[in-house]
Amino acid sequence: MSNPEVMKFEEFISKIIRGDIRSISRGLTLIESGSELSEVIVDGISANCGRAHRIGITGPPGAGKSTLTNLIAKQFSSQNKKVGIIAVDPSSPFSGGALLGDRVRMSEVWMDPNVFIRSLATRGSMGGLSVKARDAADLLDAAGYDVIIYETVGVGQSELDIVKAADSVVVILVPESGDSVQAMKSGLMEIADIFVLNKGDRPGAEQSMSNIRSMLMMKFEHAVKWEIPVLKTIASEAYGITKLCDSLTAHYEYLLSTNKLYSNRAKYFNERVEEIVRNKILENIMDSSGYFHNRSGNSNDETVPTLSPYQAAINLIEKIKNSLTQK
Ligand SMILES: Nc1nc2c(ncn2[C@@H]2O[C@H](COP(=O)(O)OP(=O)(O)OP(=O)(O)O)[C@@H](O)[C@H]2O)c(=O)[nH]1
Ligand SMILES: [Mg+2]
Repeated sequence: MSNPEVMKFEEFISKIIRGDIRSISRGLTLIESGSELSEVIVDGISANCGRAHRIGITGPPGAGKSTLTNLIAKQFSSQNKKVGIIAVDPSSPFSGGALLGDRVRMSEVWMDPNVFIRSLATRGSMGGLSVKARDAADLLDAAGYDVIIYETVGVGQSELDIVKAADSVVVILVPESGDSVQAMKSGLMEIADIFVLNKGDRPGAEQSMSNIRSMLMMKFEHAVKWEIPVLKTIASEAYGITKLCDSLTAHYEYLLSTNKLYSNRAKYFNERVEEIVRNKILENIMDSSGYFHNRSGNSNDETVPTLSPYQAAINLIEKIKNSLTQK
């Protein structure tokens, strides 16, 4: 960047930090598109990060995640907190149907000046999504948002990686049969700090609550300092929201008082660095070694590779090592 460009960029960063909505939006667009500038943005804001309470909300499709996210945001906003929502949508293109649906479901907070909503789509690379989601959260954190909520569907590793890295994870289940068993299988049980049984107006709600409780008792036999609450909500009637927000605040205070907030964040910071390194190696170094150019299988050479895949991988690592030592 030339000098005037650097000065303009610094002004852009300080506008983000001052909470300027247009600059925040632009920054998020750059992050989402995977622009090279996104790294410079994160570098520029990182000193101002770390103040927000990051909440991950996950659960099966249609469980009521968006409706609950809307209500949680409204509740925190009424406590004079600024709330940023990152709706991670792995399948639909940006500003596709899902976002429009969320606009309707989140209509109450859409006009609230304390609440900023952004939908994040994958645009191809699944691996990059969790990096982008965390970059986006950093930006909102630096911009002065007190609470940041990720909403992701609880299927797929990438989505789990995103919510797992939040300070507090809310897993939403519904009374429909087998959901709690499914949650156990898919790894949702391990990551929950708070369980919510939504659609508490449906038949079987009490039974599901006790199923979840007994599963938790089996899983966590030993006394743990944080006892995972199992809460009932009826999002469509805004029932149970105060209790849920109080539990979220209590969990954050628990993390602070036990220093777990910082040890958890340090752990996920290291994982994030590892992921960035992996992505960079894949994208930059392997690309420059010519690997990706040969990978499509479109070459005219019809011969089946004579190497084993392990030998091919070792050769590739050698190539990467050589290209690193040449730099
Ligand atoms: N009966 C009943 N319906 C509810 C409740 N909460 C949400 N719904 C309805 O369930 C449907 C799905 O709600 P959403 O909030 O969009 O669920 P979601 O988990 O965000 O859905 P996806 O993002 O598509 O996975 C909507 O029609 C809601 O009105 C509830 O407590 N009881
Ligand atoms: Mg939703």
